[in-house]
Amino acid sequence: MPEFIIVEPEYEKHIALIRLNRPKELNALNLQLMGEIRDALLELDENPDVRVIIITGNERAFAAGADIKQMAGKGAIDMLKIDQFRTWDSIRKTRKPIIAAVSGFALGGGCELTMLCDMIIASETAQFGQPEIKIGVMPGAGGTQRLTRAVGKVNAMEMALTGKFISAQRAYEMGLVNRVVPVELYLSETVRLAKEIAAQSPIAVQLVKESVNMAFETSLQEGLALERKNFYMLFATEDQTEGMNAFVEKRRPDFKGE
Ligand code: DAK
Repeated sequence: MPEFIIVEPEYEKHIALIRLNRPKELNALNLQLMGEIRDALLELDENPDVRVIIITGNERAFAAGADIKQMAGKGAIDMLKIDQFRTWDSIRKTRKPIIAAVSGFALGGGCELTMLCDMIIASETAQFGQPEIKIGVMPGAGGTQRLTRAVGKVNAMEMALTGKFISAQRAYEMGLVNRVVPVELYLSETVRLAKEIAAQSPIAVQLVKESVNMAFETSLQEGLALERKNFYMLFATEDQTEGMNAFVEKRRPDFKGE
């Protein structure tokens, strides 16, 4: 049983929820907690009943970053040996869509974890930041790369060079989050979005995620080639037949993931 997260594989039909649960430490991401997220995602990715995964924290904090107390005494070789990147890479490779439901602090590794997710719903109390500069280091899990792609150079520079936090509203204006909702609604709004996605063909959803992510990792030509291959592949699914027949017959499709 995980110690620092709570996993609900059937939070709602086809929707799983992972709740970070180290509230006293503002969900600081120690190595065990990150390993637990990795293991939970590997399992949920294999679970045929799960179509969308939500990661959340609590009202005060999504996660205030990697556990500074755990890192404080480490040297470069300790960090190399721990090789946290294996864990983060495994999380990144999750095939099903992940939505971050964020309230309170999403800082450092916490902000980077939201950016590993595919969409972000923020409560109006959410605060995002890459404050590593204030403790003498820099972002190490995408905070200079994914953040720059999301919010542009000047905004990423300001956040990573000053370490200051930005509000949910500012994060929305910069394109970091999908929307900002009142704090009492951030989880229900995330579930609403998850349900919309869970109603689609799971194979199409998976290939959309792969294709969109490819836009950040390759040339336009290679990205378009992958998109075309995936587009053709979907014509091999029963869900394609079901989706198009349902349109013609003026009924809702019932996608099975076949
Ligand atoms: N680590 C450990 N403990 C933390 C923590 C953190 N990041 N953030 C908060 N806490 C603990 C506090 O120490 C305090 O514990 P006690 O003193 O009560 O034992 C408790 O949570 C409550 O925090 P505060 O008393 O400070 O609460 P406040 O409301 O006054 O302030 C705050 C909230 C979020 C503004 C403040 O706690 C804060 O500034 N926290 C640190 C934020 C931060 O600097 N985050 C970035 C950490 S560096 C990597 C991947 C990722 C990373 C690195 C490598 N690889 C793949 C290699 C990521 C690095 C980081 O995230």
